[in-house]
This record gives sequence, structure tokens and C-alpha cells, in this order.
Amino acid sequence: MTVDAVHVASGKVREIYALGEDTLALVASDRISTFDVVLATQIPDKGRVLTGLSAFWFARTREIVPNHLLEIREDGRTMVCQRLEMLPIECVVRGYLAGSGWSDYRRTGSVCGHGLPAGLEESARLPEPIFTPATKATEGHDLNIDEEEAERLCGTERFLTAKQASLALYRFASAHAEARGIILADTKFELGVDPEGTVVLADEALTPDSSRFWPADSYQPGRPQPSFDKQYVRDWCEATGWDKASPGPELPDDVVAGTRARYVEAFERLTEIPFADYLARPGVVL
Ligand code: PZK
Repeated sequence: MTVDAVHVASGKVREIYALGEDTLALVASDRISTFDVVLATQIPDKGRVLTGLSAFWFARTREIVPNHLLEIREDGRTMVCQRLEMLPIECVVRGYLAGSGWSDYRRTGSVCGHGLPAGLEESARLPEPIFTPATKATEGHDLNIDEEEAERLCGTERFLTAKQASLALYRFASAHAEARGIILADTKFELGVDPEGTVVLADEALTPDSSRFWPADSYQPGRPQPSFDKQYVRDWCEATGWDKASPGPELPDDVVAGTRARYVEAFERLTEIPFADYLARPGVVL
């Protein structure tokens, strides 16, 4: 007897269900988080944008690394995936200095053991993309670790494969995005291992929720960059005087509409597929 859709995990804005022994359904909601708080107001179709973008990248990066995607459901927000044994690290690649990378550099001159040139400013482009693994925190923020620690956690062979795959994925996607006016400042991959021992790309990938997307036309190092997708939400929330404690403020309709438009714009710029085509037939991204 098979029992379907057993809930196995919740992320901030996503759910995972087991469909059987070997497959999972990843469902992306329209919830949005800002300043680490999930807001009460949803962004219509946000989950579809993220699912469609992930599937687009999965279809175009199979030759770099195999991935867990089996099927994209007609609802546009559900990916049916192969169940894997997940690696115990987050595989982060940074091409620019932002977030914890910028904090660590300012404090120590290094990020995850990568010594960097002196005098870099906030949001600077790095001489080369760097692999900056982190441990998975069950709550709160991931902790950056050096490559030696990541290798110890994964085993040498899996670590080296995951590192090379992550850097190759970042190089491919950042070149694609930059040619379309979007800077992929950094991104986080989750990789797993299939029953044959092959390292496989999992989770969502190369979306604005797993990456920093910056508009290239306003890029200006020396300060934090506006987020391609969430900047309206952040600016509006800041202007309310909200103390960043849960629950956050409810978003007005114009902020919802503006934010939805930015997600759709990211989808259309990166995929060159009209979002309406995706809604009508999610398989168009494959
Ligand atoms: C898996 N997560 C993170 C994502 C959540 C949590 N293919 C896979 N096989 C086994 N496990 C996972 C995956 C994937 N993807 C991913 N946790 C487990 C996560 C989305 C929502 F609540």
C-alpha cells in the first residue's frame, strides 16, 4: 500500500512532502520573508516564479551536474524530485562581497579561509568566484566554515565534486544573468548523493530566494546594493518604522504589485520566456 504526500519538512516559505520511498514534492508558496521574518501578506505567483526559474536552470545545467528534478506539476509551484541523502553543508559561491562574506572580510581579511586582496569595498566584484561553504543551522543563520571543515563533514571525494560543481554552476549562471542585466552576486546550492553515490544538485537553485540578484544598471560598489526582487518590500517596511520583530507589517496593494512585477521581470529576463506562457504550460521552461 502506498501513502501519498506525507509532510516531511517546512522551510520558511516552502514545504516538502514524501510521495513514496524515493520521491519528494517540493512546494513553493507565495510567502515572502524580509529581515528574516515571514510576512502575513503573500506575493501572488512568487512560488511559481521560483519553481519555474529553478526548473529552467536544472534543464540547462544537467551537463554540469545531474539534478533531482523529475517533473514539474501543472500547478507551476510543485517539483517532483528524487529523494537523496543530503550533504551536511550549504554550498555557497560568491562572486561579489556581500552579506556574511563582507562582514567576515571586514573583520579578518578572509572569507572561509580565502585570503582576499586588501582594500576591497562592500559589494566589490571578487577577482575570482570563491566557494564559501556553511553549516546548516536548524534555526538562525548558517555558519561559514573553511574548506577543510567542509571536507571533513562531507568526505574528500564528495566535497571536491560538490565544490567543482558549485563553482561551474555559478560561472554558467552568472554569465547568463549578467548578459541579461542581472548580477548574480552569490548563491547557495544544496547537493545530495543518489543511491549510486553520484553527487546530485537538489533543492531550488539560482532563484532570488537562494541567491542575491542585483540590477546591473545601478551597480555601484562601496555600499549595499538594492535587491532585484525585494527592495520595494524592504524599503516600505523600513519606512513604517517596524522594529523587525514578528509579525511584520501587512503590505499595501501597490507594494505587492510592484514586488510581483519584479519577480516576473527576473523570470522573463533570465528565461526569455513570457511568464504567461509558463502559467499556461509550466513545461515550457524545460
Ligand atoms: C531536502 N531540504 C531543504 C527545502 C524545506 C526544506 N531531493 C531531496 N532529497 C532529500 N532531502 C531533500 C531534498 C531536496 N530538495 C531538502 N530538506 C530536505 C528544504 C524546502 C523546504 F522545508
